[in-house]
Amino acid sequence: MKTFPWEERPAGCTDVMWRSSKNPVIGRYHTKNSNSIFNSAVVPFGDGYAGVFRCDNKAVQMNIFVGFSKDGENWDIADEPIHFEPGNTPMIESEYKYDPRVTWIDDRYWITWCNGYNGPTIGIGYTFDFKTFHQCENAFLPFNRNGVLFPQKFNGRFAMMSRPSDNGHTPFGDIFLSYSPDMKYWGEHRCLMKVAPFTDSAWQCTKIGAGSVPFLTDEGWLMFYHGVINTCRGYRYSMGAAILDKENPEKVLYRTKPYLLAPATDYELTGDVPCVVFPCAAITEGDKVAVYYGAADTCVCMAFGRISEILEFVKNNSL
Ligand code: BMA
Repeated sequence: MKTFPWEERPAGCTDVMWRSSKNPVIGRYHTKNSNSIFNSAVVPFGDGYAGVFRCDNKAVQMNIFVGFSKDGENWDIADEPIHFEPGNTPMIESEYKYDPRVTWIDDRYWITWCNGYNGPTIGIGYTFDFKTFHQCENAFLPFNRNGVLFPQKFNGRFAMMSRPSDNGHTPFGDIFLSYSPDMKYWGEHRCLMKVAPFTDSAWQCTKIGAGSVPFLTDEGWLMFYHGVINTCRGYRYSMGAAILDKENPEKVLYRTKPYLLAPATDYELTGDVPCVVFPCAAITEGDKVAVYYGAADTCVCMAFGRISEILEFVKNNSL
């Protein structure tokens, strides 16, 4: 039996979102060869959940691994990386894979990730069953990261957010939206969301990137994203949310001025890359949402919230 992972807001907590008391739900050495498991994606599947996990091994080679869970909290993750068969193109090179997202569209689960192809760009694959996987054309030229698909088509076309970047630790970055009729050729690239002015909302003033797959609410698409500020000791990654128009996702209706979650606990402040909260997935049940985020590039964590409260917060505290 599938159970939705959930905890009520802890007594005394006045924040709109709160952390799981079981964090980190997946520790860094959860699989045989892992150095770290973080920035990973989860979807409902069968009588439980399936996930695609970023595991860096002890040689710090980055790859993606399939996992299954009945309760969204206890995970069985493969020791070997996902093997891809050719999809809509002959097999293309992949020097590394990281930061996966998973989206159900029409008849299958689509996976997007940061694919190493002469630098980082957006890789795309699909699976029907999380057993056999197919790799498609890369969506874009290098350099790009944080490719996140919408779970439905708009006017018959797939829609994907992404963040054009550089070959390194990218000191800039806005979120773009692109369309494709076939998951192979992408175009009509539109700027969707830009970094915030330093004086208005500094936690998101250096770069931003799409996080979880957006889901529909009464107010429009709700999407969790990350925002970055460059500090004396490096980047600090926090989480905010945006509401996009239901019919036309190019319209950003509201977007958080204060963050929803920022590095504050030991497991977010300390790790391979300190001070990182990096959302990659959200699952819902009724008014409940559970967000999966990577903490400090080391482990997988969860945060909870009530969708109605988050919508109110985003609307009342919009940039
Ligand atoms: C980004 C990516 C993410 C990582 C983040 C913080 O550029 O590499 O995988 O979580 O930096 O280090």
